[in-house]
Amino acid sequence: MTIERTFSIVKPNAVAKNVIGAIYARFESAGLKIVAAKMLQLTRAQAEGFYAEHQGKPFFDGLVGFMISGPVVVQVLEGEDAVRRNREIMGATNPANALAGTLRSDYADSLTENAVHGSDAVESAAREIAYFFSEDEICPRTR
Ligand code: RTP
Ligand code: MG
Repeated sequence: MTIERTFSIVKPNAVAKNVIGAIYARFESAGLKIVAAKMLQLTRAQAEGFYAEHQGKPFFDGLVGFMISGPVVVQVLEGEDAVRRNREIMGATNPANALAGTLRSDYADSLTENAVHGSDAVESAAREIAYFFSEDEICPRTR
């Protein structure tokens, strides 16, 4: 199994609920290491650029409006099979379908306000990490 990096966002509804720490605890309990992190108020342009693949979809404007409605916390998670493992911890996009004990089951308010983002592949993870972090903001763990 290879060590991967994935990109994650604690979305504005989860920040507002004061569950940043609870979400980080889930990552750490699952063996994912936080190797970069910061809190940001996204601009509209930043949010639109991040979700460019969804431009033109009916939910795009609502998604962007939500993502700039308050601060987010962005992080890089590192570990074995990190992309898939993080998606497992997050649960299904629609919280109605998310398994009990997943982040979205516990912290999502709706399909749009679904608490967390996580990259869906190693390739998108690399692009998303580079969108928010410079190489010198990432701190590889040596122990
Ligand atoms: P994410 O990118 O946020 O980790 O979520 P995902 O891969 O599970 O879902 P994706 O299809 O990439 O959609 C991105 C985000 O857009 C919102 N969404 N709303 N109203 C809708 O039909 C709808 N569909 C998606 C969600 O916030 C989703 O996480
Ligand atoms: Mg996605």
